[in-house]
Amino acid sequence: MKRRILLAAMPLATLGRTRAEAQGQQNLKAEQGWSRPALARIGTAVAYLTLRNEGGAPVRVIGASTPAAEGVEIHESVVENDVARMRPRPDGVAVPSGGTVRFEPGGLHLMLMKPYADLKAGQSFTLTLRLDSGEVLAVPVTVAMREPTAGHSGMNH
Ligand SMILES: [Cu+2]
Repeated sequence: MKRRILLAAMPLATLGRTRAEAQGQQNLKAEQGWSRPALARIGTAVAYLTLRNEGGAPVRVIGASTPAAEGVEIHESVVENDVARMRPRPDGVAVPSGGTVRFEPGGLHLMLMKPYADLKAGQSFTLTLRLDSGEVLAVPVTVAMREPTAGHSGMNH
């Protein structure tokens, strides 16, 4: 069973619970944020996570940012004519009510543009997802060679 990482739910509950409930955004959960080790001079890095929408309305992630890189783009890897490519998703990604969306190798991913420093295994940083409601969801991301398995990332609650 995957552990749930409670993220924006806490600040939202503090700062504006009624507003958050009205918009349902406290129901978007992010789990298993991780990023591959990368050299800053390569110019890009990649991060993955899983989003789960426990609310009654769809939520769209329209962008992201991080203190670890100049920019973040939502990308999708696709295979066209046997060639693997990735393309931007300028409209973002919708998470349906009750649905789960996985950002994972070979599919959706968050592309870190111009990382400020090398990303080394064991390090962590924050990715802030921007939602179509105008709210944000801060997601802890651990740098690792592969997706962390439940119980080993030390990010309980
Ligand atoms: Cu990409």
